[in-house]
Formats: sequence, structure tokens, C-alpha cells
Amino acid sequence: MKGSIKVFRGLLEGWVVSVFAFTATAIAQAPFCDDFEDGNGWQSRWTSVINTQTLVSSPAHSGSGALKFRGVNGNCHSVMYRTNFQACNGEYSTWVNQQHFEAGVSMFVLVQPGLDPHPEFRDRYGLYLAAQNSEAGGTFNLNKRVNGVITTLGSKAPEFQMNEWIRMFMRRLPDGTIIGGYERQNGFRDSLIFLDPNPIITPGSFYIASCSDVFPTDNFFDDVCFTPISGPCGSTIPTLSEWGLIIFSLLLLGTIVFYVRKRRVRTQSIT
Ligand SMILES: [Ca+2]
Repeated sequence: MKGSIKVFRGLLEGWVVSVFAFTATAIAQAPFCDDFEDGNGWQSRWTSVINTQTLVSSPAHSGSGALKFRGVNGNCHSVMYRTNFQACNGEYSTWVNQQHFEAGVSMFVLVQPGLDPHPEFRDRYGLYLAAQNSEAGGTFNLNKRVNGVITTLGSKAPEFQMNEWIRMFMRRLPDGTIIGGYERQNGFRDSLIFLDPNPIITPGSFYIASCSDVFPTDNFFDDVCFTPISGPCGSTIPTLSEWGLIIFSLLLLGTIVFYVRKRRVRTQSIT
């Protein structure tokens, strides 16, 4: 009987650990700030998924290293994401310089896993910026995609200009608030704030993206950073990760087998 209680307690403890330990580790993520000053070292920290990102010495926001984002004729996208990185609450930011007249720059956070390399076709929060004096007068737009539906969370006219380094940022707070904005080097700052009643609650990837094609101009990125903010990921309801689910299922199966065997032994001893 004592042995049976021990086995049952072991199974119970394993169940609790699988639910909470895996949930907690999935949310934690270390801060970083990437200035692209170590040659091609950035390639071990970022994964290119569409067209090219190339190290250049000018224009750079810091030092003598920045990334040039370029698409090709017919597919202007140029996209990469932070390798081995999934986070929820925190501030995501990058300095950008738009030199391609036709289209600006984007960042996407809490991007859910998926096969499509385009983060705009996955569930996520997104921020799109295009300079005031670019085509169609520019855009400053905060948006969200869930289950295939893209929703604009806020939109404003931009103040910044072409060929200007600005810092764009997105902030995800534990209460589900999402903030998207930018600041100019002269101190001007503007942002869009949205308290999401149905926030994305699963940690996801961090993407930066641009659109430019065969024209001789490109868009540039430098000093890409993440600073975590502690707190639950937009909901106090704990969620099971895939590993948690697998371990939970195995423990459940173990519990059933344990009781079926125990019952058989008892039946045999009675007969
Ligand atoms: Ca730099």
C-alpha cells in the first residue's frame, strides 16, 4: 500500500511540474541589443527568410555597421527574425532609415510559429512606418492579425522624413496593452496605444521587415534591441506548452495503467 501511495505521489508531482515549469520557461527571454559591429557575426543571431540583408558601413546609426534590406523585382520583401527567440512582454525596438521612396519598414512581435515566411500572414502584432515625404504621404500604423483577420489598432500621419534615422518601437505590457511608436533624433516622439481586450497570450518571434526592389535605394536597420518586462503574458490563466501537453498525456497514461494493474492484482487475490 505504501508503495502505491509513493507511485501516485510521484505521478502527481510530475504532472504539476510539467504544467508549471514548461509554461514558465517558455515566457522567459534575455534582453539584447544588436549594433552589427562584429562583421558577419549577426548571421548567427538572425535568420533571413525572404531576399537579402547585407552588412554595410554606411549609413549606420551606431559605429560603422548596419544592415541593408533589399528585395527583388516582383517581390520587394526583405525579412529576417531573431534566431532562437520567443518572448511576450517587453520592449522591441530598432533604428531605421528609409531610403526607398515606395515603401517603408515593419516590425512584428509575438509572431506565432508557421510555415509561411511572411510574418504578416501569421498571428502577431505589427507596426508599419513610411516617411511623410514618401509615396502617398507615408503611414504610421499599428495592427494585429488573429485567425487570418487583420485589424488596424491605430493609425496616424507620420512626422519623420525620408533618409532620417528614427527609432521605432513596440511595447507589450502584462495587462495586454500594445504600444507602437517612433522617435526622431530631435526628441520628437509619437505613439499609438491600444489596450487589447483579447490579447495574443502566447510568446512568439521577433521579425523586422522591409519592402524595396530593383531601384538603387534600400531601407537600413541598426541597433535592434529587446528589453523584457516581467509579468504574466497578458493573462493570468496558465497555458500548457506542447511539451507540457506531451508529458501530461504520458503521466495520465501512466496513472491509468497503474490503477488498471492494481485493480487486476486485487481481483486476482480475491478469486
Ligand atoms: Ca551599428
